[in-house]
Amino acid sequence: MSLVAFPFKDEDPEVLLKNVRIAASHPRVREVLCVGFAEDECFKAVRREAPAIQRKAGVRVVVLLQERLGDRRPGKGDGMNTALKYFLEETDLERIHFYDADILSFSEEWITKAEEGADQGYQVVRHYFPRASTDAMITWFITRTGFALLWPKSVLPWIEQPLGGELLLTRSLAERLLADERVRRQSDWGIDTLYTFAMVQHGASIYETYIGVGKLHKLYGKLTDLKTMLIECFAAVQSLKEEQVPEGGAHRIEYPGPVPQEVREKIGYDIEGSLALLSEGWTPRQEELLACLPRKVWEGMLACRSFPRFGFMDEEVWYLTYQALLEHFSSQDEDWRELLFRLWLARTLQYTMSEALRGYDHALHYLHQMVGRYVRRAITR
Ligand code: GDX
Ligand code: MN
Repeated sequence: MSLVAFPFKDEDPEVLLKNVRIAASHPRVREVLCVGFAEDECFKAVRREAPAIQRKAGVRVVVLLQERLGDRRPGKGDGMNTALKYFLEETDLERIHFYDADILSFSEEWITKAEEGADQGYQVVRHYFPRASTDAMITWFITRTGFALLWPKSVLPWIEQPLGGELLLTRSLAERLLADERVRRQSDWGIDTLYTFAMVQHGASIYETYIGVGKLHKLYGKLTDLKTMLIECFAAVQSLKEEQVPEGGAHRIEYPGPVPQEVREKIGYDIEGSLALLSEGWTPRQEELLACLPRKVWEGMLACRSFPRFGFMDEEVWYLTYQALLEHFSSQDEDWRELLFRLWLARTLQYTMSEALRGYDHALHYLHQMVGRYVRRAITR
């Protein structure tokens, strides 16, 4: 029997409550846990409704505030780790599921498919979805790229959505994750990277299950909303760079289905808005920091100050840039943070204009092949 956990911050309570009701009425679920960031209006609304859902479904519905467990920015990591701790200390259930609170397309199938994977003996089941070709730009250019460069012989680069917040863990793996200092410390957006990394390093068997309806959820307003997430996800990979990971490992991916037309046509970010961000807000210090990067990059980025440019940031140049960033980037330094954001924007725009423009199938094929080329290159380096 399982616990279903929803970390949440500032969500529409109706969306979360609908998902809680779906989870509470699933035959495999014994308890539903919502872990909120703060005691705000959303938190109060969820806490108010929980007893009625509990009565109707006949399973416990618990609403908690997140504890301060880590030492980075207090964020989703504290929320997820609070849920893990509750699961291990307050229940004796066998499995924990995590789902984002803002999912509009959530259904009992998500829980069933995860349970079916675990029934086959996998210690982790991760959900993956069809994504637009210009979505998941942090996943492709930060996380999967970093995993390919640093641990090319492991399964890490091959995990479809390493930042996904929808996953199931068995109790024994949950114990190992929470006991891992690096996981506990990661209170920010880096938590998904740390969970993914630690499950592979601990040798867990992983199944990725495909959810064809996709994950419809709250949209970002501006690209700058992604900045904190990008920086914290990169810093999380960088913090692990000296670590060793076993080669190979049990990893199966359910074959995907046809991609819905709306996903194929969706544009994942504001292209015009991003162009402006390449040119704005340069400081003399950022210009100095460019000296750590390959020549093509500092020439191109300096030119951006008068007119947005990105054509130089191709696959090859991004590989070299990423290596330099692993060595020199400092997440405490505001100028480095700005610069990382701009470099990643240049990579995202270059990819959009030279690959995504050629159509959905081409773009997704390109991204997967790119990871493969990075893996080969890192192995033969
Ligand atoms: N308790 C708690 N505390 N929950 C939080 C916090 C926090 O500080 N910040 C965000 N959340 C919740 C949020 O309410 C939602 O349920 C979930 O975490 C994901 O946040 P959302 O704002 O929907 O982000 P997004 O971009 O949709 O998230 C996806 O990418 C993240 C990532 O790339 O790091 C999603 O797959 C996340 O699970 C993943 O962490
Ligand atoms: Mn979301």
